Amino acid sequence: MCSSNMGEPEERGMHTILDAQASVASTCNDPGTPQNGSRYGDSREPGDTITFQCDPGYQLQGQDKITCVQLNNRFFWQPDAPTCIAACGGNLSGPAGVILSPNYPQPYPPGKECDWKIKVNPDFVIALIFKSFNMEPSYDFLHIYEGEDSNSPLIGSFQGSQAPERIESSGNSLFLAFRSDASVGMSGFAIEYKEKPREACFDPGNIMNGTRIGADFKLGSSITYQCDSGYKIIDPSTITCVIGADGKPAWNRVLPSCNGMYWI
Ligand SMILES: [Ca+2]
Repeated sequence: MCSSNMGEPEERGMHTILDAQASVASTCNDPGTPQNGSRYGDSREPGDTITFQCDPGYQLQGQDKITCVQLNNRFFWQPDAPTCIAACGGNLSGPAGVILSPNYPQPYPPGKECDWKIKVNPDFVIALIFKSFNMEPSYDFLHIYEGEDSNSPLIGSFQGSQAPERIESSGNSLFLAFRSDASVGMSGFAIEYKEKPREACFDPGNIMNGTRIGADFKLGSSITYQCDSGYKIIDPSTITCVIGADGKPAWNRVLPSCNGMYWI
């Protein structure tokens, strides 16, 4: 966007031309607005600054603030205006955010491996909301793991246009691994994440010489323990997930234990 508003000099007197040149040369050019971003500030006199911000999910490349500089008769922005790109992977830790496939909404590049780690506060879980999902079927994948890395349990591997509307973690971290093969890129995905209060108790585990009955840890659910034959249960055998004194889900009593009959 480089334009001159000098008009037609041959039609004007000398004085007018000088004025016009002065007005053209006394400000910086319009630096524009980056794609997938916004800008704050319109003044383009020497010393003026303009700041930029990228839309959620996009990362700013460059500086978020540029200044109009005058050097002799030249006026220019320093540094150059930034751009906003959907990056390949990252670490996210805020209460909410957006994850975009690289280059979104343009087709993702081939041969990419992009990993994202989301980690929220310990007393929260993560809800993923799929806003759009379009991957090459059978060749490009988004693998989602319950935990901090790809050694954690796999929740699902998604491809084509088949993604769930929503996934909820049971802990406070998720790991997303995008893999594209050597050819054919599609628009990829836009996924929102939000932390939400944990509405379940943590896995209470097993007890020695006994078994657990029930696998639902949600508020109001109960788990019952049974002792192996030859062992006797000490304490009530059922625990229930309730809201604890600190306002967070907790089991209402300690785990029972199984004592050998021999010792009683
Ligand atoms: Ca592909």
